[in-house]
Amino acid sequence: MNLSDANGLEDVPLFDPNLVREVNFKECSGTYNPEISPESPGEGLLMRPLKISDYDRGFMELLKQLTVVGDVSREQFEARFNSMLGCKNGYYTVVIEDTTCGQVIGAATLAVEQKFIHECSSKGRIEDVVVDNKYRGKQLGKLLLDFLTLLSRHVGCYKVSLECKDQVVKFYTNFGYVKEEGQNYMCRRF
Ligand code: 16G
Repeated sequence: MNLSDANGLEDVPLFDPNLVREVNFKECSGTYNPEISPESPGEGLLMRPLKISDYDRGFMELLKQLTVVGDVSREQFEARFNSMLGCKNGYYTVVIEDTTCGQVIGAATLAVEQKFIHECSSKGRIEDVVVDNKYRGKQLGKLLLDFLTLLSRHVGCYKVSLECKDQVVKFYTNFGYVKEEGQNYMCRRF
C-alpha cells in the first residue's frame, strides 16, 4: 500500500466535480450529432476531474499520443498532482474514462494564470488536449475543448488561449480561437 492509499487521497479530484454540470453547456460554439454533453459524453463514458488513481488507468500512456512524456514514476506523478492541487483554482485537468474498461481515453487541461491587469483578472490556457486514437470520431476532442473554453469563462478568465500545430489550426477556429492580428506566440526551448 502506498501513502496515498493510506491517506485515502487516491480519488481526490483535481478540481470541484460539480463544475462538470455547473458550466452552461448550452452556450457552446457548435452542435453535436449525436447529442452529447459533459454530463453524458457517450455510452459507457464518464467525464470528470483527474485523480491520482488515473495513473493506473493509462493517463500517462494517453499523453504519449500527444508528445514526449518520458518515464514518470507514480511518486513523481503524485507529487506533481498534489502540487497542482495546492495551486487552488489553478489547474483543471478533465479526463474522459471508458468505464467499461476503466481506462482514461481523453484528457485536456485548463491552466489559469492570475494577473494584476484587467482588474486582477485571470488568463486561461488550454493545454495537452488528447483523445485516444481508438476513440476518434466520437466528438470527444470537441467536447473537451467546448467544456474547457466555457469553464475558463465560468471561473473568471478574461481570455483563453492555446497553441497548436498547423494541421489543427482549422479545428480550433471552430471554437472561436483566432490568430490575433499583431500578436505573436513566441517560445524558447531548453
Ligand atoms: C500541443 C498542445 C500543447 C502541448 C504541446 C506539446 C493543445 C491545444 N496543444 O501544442 O498544449 O503542450 O502540444 O508539444 O493541446 P511539445 O512537447 O512539443 O511542447
